[in-house]
Amino acid sequence: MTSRSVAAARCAALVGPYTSGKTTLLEALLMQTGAIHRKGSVVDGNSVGDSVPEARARQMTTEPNFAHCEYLGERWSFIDCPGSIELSQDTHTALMGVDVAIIVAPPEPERSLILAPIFKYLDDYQIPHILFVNKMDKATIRVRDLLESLQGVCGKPLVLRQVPIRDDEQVTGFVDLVSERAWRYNINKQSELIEMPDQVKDREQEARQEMLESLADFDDSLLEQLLEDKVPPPDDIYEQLSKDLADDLIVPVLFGSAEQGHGITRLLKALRHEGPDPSVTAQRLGVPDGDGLAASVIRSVHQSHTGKLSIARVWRGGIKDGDTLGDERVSGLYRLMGGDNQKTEQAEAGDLVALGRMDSVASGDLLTEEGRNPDAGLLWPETPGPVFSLAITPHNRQDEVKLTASIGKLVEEDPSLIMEHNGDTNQMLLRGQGEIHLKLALERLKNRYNVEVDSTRPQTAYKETIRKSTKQHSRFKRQTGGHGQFGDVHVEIRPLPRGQGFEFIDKVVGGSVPRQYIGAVEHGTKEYLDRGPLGFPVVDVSVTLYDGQHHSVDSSDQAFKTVGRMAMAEGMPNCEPVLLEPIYEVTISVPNEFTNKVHSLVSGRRGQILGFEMRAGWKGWDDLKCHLPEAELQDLIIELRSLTVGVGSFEWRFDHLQELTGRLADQVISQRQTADS
Ligand SMILES: Nc1nc2c(ncn2[C@@H]2O[C@H](COP(=O)(O)OP(=O)(O)OP(=O)(O)O)[C@@H](O)[C@H]2O)c(=O)[nH]1
Ligand SMILES: [Mg+2]
Repeated sequence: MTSRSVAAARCAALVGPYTSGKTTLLEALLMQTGAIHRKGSVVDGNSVGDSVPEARARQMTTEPNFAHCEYLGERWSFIDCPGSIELSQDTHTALMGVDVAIIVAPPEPERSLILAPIFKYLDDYQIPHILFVNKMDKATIRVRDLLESLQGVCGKPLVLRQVPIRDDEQVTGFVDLVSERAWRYNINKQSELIEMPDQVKDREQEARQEMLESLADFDDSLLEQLLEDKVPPPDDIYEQLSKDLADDLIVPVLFGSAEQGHGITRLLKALRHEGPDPSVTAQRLGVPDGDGLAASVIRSVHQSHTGKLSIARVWRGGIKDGDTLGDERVSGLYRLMGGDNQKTEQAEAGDLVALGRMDSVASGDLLTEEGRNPDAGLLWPETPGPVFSLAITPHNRQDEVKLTASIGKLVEEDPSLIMEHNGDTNQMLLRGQGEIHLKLALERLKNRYNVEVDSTRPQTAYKETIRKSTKQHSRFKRQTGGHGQFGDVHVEIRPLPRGQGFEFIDKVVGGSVPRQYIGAVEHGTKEYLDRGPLGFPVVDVSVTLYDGQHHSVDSSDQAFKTVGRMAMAEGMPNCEPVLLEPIYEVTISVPNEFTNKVHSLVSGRRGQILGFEMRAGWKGWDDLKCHLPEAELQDLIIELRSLTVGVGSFEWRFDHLQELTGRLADQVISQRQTADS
């Protein structure tokens, strides 16, 4: 067995698809290690994790849960991550602080595909990971069948570490393939060592051989021993397992039941023996060498009672409450236990702690005695582009400033949430990873900051243009008492090719419109462009001013501006105005078994397929490129996910404006007119 001279605290994340039992497993781990004395449950609303109101109400994890415990004299932190794919940014950033991830998988081969994105992420960032197949109390499948289907989505060899012992269909215990010891489960208690039952012996031999062969692929001496039919000593096997896990060469597989407390000790032992040391993790993450404090901030949270907390993993050195790092003082140091902040005086290498009121510190920063360093080059996940948006307004107008400030705090916690003003539609947009993601943000605004927000589907940024030219003569003349107002112009209005915008050409000769008023005419025509005959901003139009008249007393900038605008208002309806809708270039990524379905999805949404290719770095996935109208993009993610067991995603960018005619255009125009009336 590997020995550790100084056992620095280690940290593991629980990740995996929604409802696989991560929060329940956290509870079981805390119970088994004595960190809690009564096992709560997600369903009863008394688990350590999921303590925030949004999580309790939904019985799902809505933000990472942090907890810590001691197991056989070694300190551990756990981060229970949300399973929802819409909250994966939270999971990805939390993973930047851990030595090892435990993928909690449901025992359902038909759901294997749902694990593809997390396997890929862990491999991309070389985060060592163990697979824990949960809910074995209910499982009727054969573990080897599940592994076969999971191997299809896992980049590294899955190495089974135990085989189940069954009585009838029920899994009642397991045999550990390294020690070759058999254990019988006891509900929520330690398992009991038993004689290896005869009926499992053949399977045990077969699975053990498979495990050894997998390990021998990465070690010549083990391979030699196997070839010579020698039995390798357990310590050699453990050592090889630790090494291969740390190097992300293999994925060890354990199983059990979080609900019944089965397989928890085995999991803890695997973590204890094989979980990499934080010094190895620090190297993987690119923490610069040196002396003194090095900690990385993986998350920022705002709590009403403590203010801002920066959750950081300490890699080297230590931090004390009250320490000054650069120009910020640590005001409060806590270990987190679900919703409970436990005050602590100091944190050492390996610890995961929350630092109070470090206002300028951001997630992804490296902290040293000199303060924050956002450019230390630590490994840090990319923020995914938004795929779903809502237009929002504060329910009470006076909350406008509070709303912006509160959303700023939410964005600091979760950068995959974006707030932006859409200049085309003049709407405030909240953008993110899906409906649940945004609804959660709105609930947090209400629960934490007492800001109620109304939300609607965002408007599409339609525009309009013209198809025909016209010549227009307009005159503005007003006689009111003293001197009046007079302006007279002849303009030609012409369509321009798509994307040309607006141009104004001055062809006045002989001073019929004096020089000093030309700018005013241009100004007036431009003002009109905000809203054309169909009710939308006008683009791709050219206006040529070629003649006019003026009056030496009554003409003015104002009069010429007004007549410029009038000429447009009078002339544009004669130019066959036509609606333009924004078209986006969209790249949809799905496992290739769904490619055909996505073809129909795109054509059903008035899209045009531009082509498809294999998704770079994703075995068995396709990237489909298409053009899709903005109006069809709004809820695309909802349908895409429901077609693809939740794993389909897309990226988009504006491409061009395209004429929209017929029934759909009529609807858009009449909706616009109704909205105005
Ligand atoms: N039978 C059985 N049910 C379990 C087990 N573990 C969890 N569950 C149940 O599965 C449901 C989901 O459990 P959670 O622990 O909330 O799952 P999660 O993975 O944290 O879910 P998210 O946070 O939404 O991703 C709950 O109803 C649990 O009681 C298990 O080992 N066996
Ligand atoms: Mg959970």
